[in-house]
Formats: sequence, structure tokens, C-alpha cells
Amino acid sequence: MSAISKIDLWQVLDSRGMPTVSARVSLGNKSANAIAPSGASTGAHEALFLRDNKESYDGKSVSETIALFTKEVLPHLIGIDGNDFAELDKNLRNYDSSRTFSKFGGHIPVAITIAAWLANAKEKNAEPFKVIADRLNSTPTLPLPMVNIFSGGAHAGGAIDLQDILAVPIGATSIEEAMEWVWLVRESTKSLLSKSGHDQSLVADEGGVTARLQSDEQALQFVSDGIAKAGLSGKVAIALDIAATQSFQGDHYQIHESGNIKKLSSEQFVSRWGKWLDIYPIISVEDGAAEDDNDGWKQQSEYCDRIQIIGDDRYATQNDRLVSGIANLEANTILIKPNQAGTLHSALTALTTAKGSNWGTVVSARSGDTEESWLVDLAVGSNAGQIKVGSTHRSERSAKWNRLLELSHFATASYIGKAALSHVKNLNI
Ligand code: 2PG
Ligand code: MG
Repeated sequence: MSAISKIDLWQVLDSRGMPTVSARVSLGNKSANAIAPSGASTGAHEALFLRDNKESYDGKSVSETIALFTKEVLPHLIGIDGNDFAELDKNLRNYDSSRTFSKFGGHIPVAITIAAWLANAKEKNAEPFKVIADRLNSTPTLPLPMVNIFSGGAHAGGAIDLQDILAVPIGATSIEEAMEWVWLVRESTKSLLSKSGHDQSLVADEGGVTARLQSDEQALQFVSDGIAKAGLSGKVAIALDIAATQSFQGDHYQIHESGNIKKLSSEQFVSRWGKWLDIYPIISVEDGAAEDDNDGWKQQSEYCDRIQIIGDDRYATQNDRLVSGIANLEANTILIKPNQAGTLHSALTALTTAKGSNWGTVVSARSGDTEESWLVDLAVGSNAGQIKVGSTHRSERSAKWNRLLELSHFATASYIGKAALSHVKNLNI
């Protein structure tokens, strides 16, 4: 037992300059900080990020919720065993019992529970990943990275509809080689875009390249050509985050092509990207249908043998939503974002359920992230297999890759590589 002796909460800024919360949890004479990330393409089922909607920071501040939480909840958390993630989760939910933490928001509980884990590691004089590995009884493993190359959607002012086109270095045998390969793909894609007259002086929210193109498929072609130009065909594959919830208009999807708006039925929307699987080296599709479009999810399940079908908004790192997805055989992989769940314990519960059903797990950052790198320790310690933190560019992204490279340098764990995709029977490459 290691009782929480103090918790401090204060307002800081994330990578998009948006106010967020930082927590410091003290266990005995050890303390650690954690900052809550936030998304742009948030789903209806995830824990809320509540902003004050007052004058401060043009309505975006979080200081009022912090003050309210500090008054109403914090005193009740003092004395709780900070090593007991489940107990901390239970106590936090006592004061905000809705699944989405609608009273105080999920940003405060996630910052507190992550900080408690990190303080716990300091107390034990152990690396944070080791604490997670011991907790889950798992073998620490360096994950296969999924790296953003081209951004669109909510991460790039709607340059194209697709949110992310990512590179997956399936042929690399070390994390060092994997990082160099995806870096080369980004450079060659950028140079192809530049040569075609698309200004490349700016980067998107997650550090990816972007351009206002005629269609999603044109962007896909650029990345595919970028892989070939880098001499990495067959060694680097493509993953898509379609973020379909963003294109869904209640009963149809709306996309842009050659300057025109097109309305697509659920069936047409899924078939549209389904055809790309025969043309491009796509091995993974995230949120290929909107979060509550059950027909779309049923239709895309036919691709489970060829690619990873990942649920992000669909499951929102919520265990019960995942359990139904597993029962429906509608996908084979879950994205794990701690702030969607609202607490570390809940995120680990979903991750454990997924692994227990031979589903893939991809630990993911948010588009509004921070300079912290605990996400890597979470992925390594839980043997998640895969990690997605955006591009190689921008410090909040490189902070995570650099932690991964640090763990590799000190031979902390072995690199999983392509084996992370062993839950897909006949990989589409
Ligand atoms: C996603 C994430 C990260 P956001 O959709 O997977 O890329 O984006 O944080 O905006 O939800
Ligand atoms: Mg997503």
C-alpha cells in the first residue's frame, strides 16, 4: 500500500496550444506529473474533455473544472492506495459515475491515474514500462510503429477527407531501421508533392505532410509513389485512418472529389475504400465506417482476413463496447487511447480483453498531445504490439519515438516487427 499524500492540478497547454490539465500525484516522498492529451476527431462514446466556456482563453480554459474538481473530489482521493489502479478508478467514478465523465470530464481522471502510475514507478525505482509489465504479467516488447505521412480531415483543415495515410515498416527488423524507413517515405512523398506544385512549407497537426488534392485516392497514390521512390516497395505498407464518423451525416456519407460534394450510402462508402485494397499495399483500416453505422461495420468485417480492421471511435477504449465488437466479429483490432477511457485502469482493461481474444492492439496518441512520453512505456510494458503517435516531425511526436529509441538502445526489450500483425490471416501485401 502506498497512500496518495497529495494531488496538484493546474492548467497547461498542449501541442495545439489548447489549455489542458497537468496533474502531480505524490505517493510518500515520490511524485510524478502527467498531462492530459485531447483529440480533434473525437467520438460520441469517449470520455469528455470539458472546457469552461467562459471568457478565459476564449472559452477553451479548463481552470474552472480544475477548481471544482479540486474542491469536490480531490480531498476524497487522499489516502487511497496509489498503486491500486482499480481502486483509484472506482473512487474517481464514485464522484462522476457517467461513462463519459460528464461532470468533470475525463481529462482530469486520466492525468491523475497516469501520474499515479509514474509516481509508483519512481517509488519502486523502476522504469514505468516495467510497472505495467509486472501488473499485466506481460513481456515488455518494442512495438511496430504506424507513422503518419499524409494528413487530411480534422488534422489538416479538411485538405482531403481521409484523416491519416500512415506508413507501416513491416519489413524492418529493428526500431532503428523502422524509423529510418518511415522517415524516408515521408521525405520522398513530400518531394513528389513539391514537384507537383503543392506547397510543402507547413505541417499538419500531427506533423504529417498535406496538400489540397482532388481526392483521397490522389493522396493515396502520392504515398504509394513515395514508398516506391524511397526504394521500399514491399517493405513499407500503408495504413489508413478514415475517421469515417467525421464524414457521416446521419444517414449518408459526404465526401469531396474534384471540387464536388458526393453523397454515398454506407454500402458505397465502405466499397469505395474496399476497392483500394486491390490497388495499394494497404494492410490496416481504422474507422472505415462511422462509430454507430452498424451496417457499415458489418460490411467491412469481410476484410478481416486480409487487413487489420481497427475500431477507434467505434470502441472508444471502452471495454463493454469492445466486448460487443468481439461478439459481432466485426473487426480484429482496437485502438487504445487512455483519455478515451478516462482512466489508466479502464484503458488497460480494454487492452487485456482485446489481447485475450487474439485481437490486435494499437496504443495511440491524440492529435492534441504533449511533450510527455509515457504512452511508449504503456505500449512497451503491455506488449501492445503496435503504436501510433503521428509523424516523425514535431516535438510532441519525436518525444515518443525518442523514448522508443532509448528503450531499444538500452536493450530493454526485443522488437516485435511484422509479428504484431499475426492476428491477420492473409496480410494484403
Ligand atoms: C485518431 C487520433 C489520432 P484525434 O483519430 O486516431 O490520430 O486523432 O486525436 O484527433 O482523435
Ligand atoms: Mg482514429
